[in-house]
Amino acid sequence: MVSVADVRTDRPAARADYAEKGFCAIDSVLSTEEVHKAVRRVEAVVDGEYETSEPPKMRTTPPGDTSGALVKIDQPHYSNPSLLEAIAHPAVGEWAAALTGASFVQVWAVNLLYKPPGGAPRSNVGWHQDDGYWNEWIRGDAFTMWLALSDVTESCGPLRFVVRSHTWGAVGAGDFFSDDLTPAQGGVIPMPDKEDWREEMVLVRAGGASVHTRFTFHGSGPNSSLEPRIGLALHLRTENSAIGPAPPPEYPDVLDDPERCPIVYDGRNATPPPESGPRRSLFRSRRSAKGRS
Ligand SMILES: O=C(O)CCC(=O)C(=O)O
Repeated sequence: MVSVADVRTDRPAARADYAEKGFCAIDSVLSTEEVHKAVRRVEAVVDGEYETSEPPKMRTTPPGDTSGALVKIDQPHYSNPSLLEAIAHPAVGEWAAALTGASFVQVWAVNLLYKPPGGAPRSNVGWHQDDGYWNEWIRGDAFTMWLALSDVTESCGPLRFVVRSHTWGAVGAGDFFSDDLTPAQGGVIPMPDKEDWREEMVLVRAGGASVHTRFTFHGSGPNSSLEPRIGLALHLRTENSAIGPAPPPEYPDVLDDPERCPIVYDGRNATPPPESGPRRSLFRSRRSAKGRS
């Protein structure tokens, strides 16, 4: 049985959930009007209408696909920068900083996730830890805010989280693209002794969000409702992160581009000593070491 996670309006309660369960549910990050604008922009990307001449580097389905499969589009804001209004919304940074205690929060990647109605298992997201996909790319305090742009109901394939799985560390198992959502995939995902597989689903209204750590197992089932389930997974990092050993080659430059990787919270001292800013010391030093600057 999957129980329903508490949805928080106050930050201390959300922060306690995030620390104890490995995720939290937030009632409201965007207003209704902001959601409506973001939905129009998301639908344009899904339909292949790009504001810039840059089509997304990765999309799982072509525009007009009717298979019912999950539409996953990476970095949709490179193609439609107007999405930055939602992605870089101040409330994103404020919530992220409140949950983590960080003084600096940056969006370092974004996934658009559009789960069509119709109940096709191809729209499932299999159990996985984000760390399995990012570890070579970014290390340390990086996590995900899943911003709901449609009401998330039990029938639309809500995100499901395994409570406390963030304490299991990097398990090295799981597959985002699997449609098998049996608990622990019938033993394929190893669990530490004395831990159990306890799932909670997050039901929030449009404009709400969930936030999960890089180690928290999560997945989602089919959308059997009549409406698409629409979300933006904002991958965030704090000053306590560092670039991993094998990021995409363009990455150090991309992190310095506010249109691609907006800084959504900066509470650091306004006049830090020279070279002391985490962003430069963590990411620029690597590029310099390669002789690229
Ligand atoms: O949208 C989903 O169901 C999965 C999203 C996900 O895996 C993530 O936000 O990390």
